Amino acid sequence: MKDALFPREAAVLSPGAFLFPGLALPRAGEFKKTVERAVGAAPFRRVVTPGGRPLSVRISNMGGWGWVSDRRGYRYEPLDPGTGRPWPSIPPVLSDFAGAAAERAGFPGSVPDACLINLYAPGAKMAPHVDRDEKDFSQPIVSVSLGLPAVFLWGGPNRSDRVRRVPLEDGDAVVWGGPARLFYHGVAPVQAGRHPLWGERRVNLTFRKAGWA
Ligand code: MD3
Ligand code: FE
Repeated sequence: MKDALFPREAAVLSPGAFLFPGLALPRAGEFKKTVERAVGAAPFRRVVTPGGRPLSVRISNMGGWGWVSDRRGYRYEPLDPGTGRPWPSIPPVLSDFAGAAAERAGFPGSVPDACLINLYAPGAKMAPHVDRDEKDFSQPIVSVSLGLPAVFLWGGPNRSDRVRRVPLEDGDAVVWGGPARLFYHGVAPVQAGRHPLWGERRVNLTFRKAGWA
């Protein structure tokens, strides 16, 4: 009942960063099916940083480009290095959602060509970083949080900037563009719990424009 009495409202986290609470909830079942289909073809995997440290998050991708990390660096690749095949495509239900969310935030006509799928088991986290492997920083990134809640760490343009803790819940969409596009951000360790649809997991989808036009 707490949600009914105090619904979270759409908010500007900082100029260019827009939170839309629960925007993906009506599509939860469809989104789960699309993720299952994708990771059936391109299974979640552990990756290491160029320095050789394993990420606690497991990853996969959809789209024409997929983000990978290994001893050679961070980059987008057109083929899944695990299977040698193209990444599964981004289904229209997802790309339409990402385009509509971007439009709400004031970025019309944005079409993602990459969707990174992050899987967090309890305890998994993401250290503060900047997403700078994409070709065109004028395009926003749209994120969708699914399953267990998390605390998002929202910094600024410099690593030393003060970090705000923003709770992200199942179905929340966030759009990051303009002045927010190259800000530091991370995720605090996910707390143990069980979600009715996703179980003991948090899944985060980030829709990106990774390549040129
Ligand atoms: C702000 N993922 O995959 S999503 C990532 O919850 C990543 O899995 C987090 O950071 C997650 O790179 C956070 C929110 C997010 C994604 C990309 C951003 C915020 C961003 C790019 C620029 C600024
Ligand atoms: Fe990121």
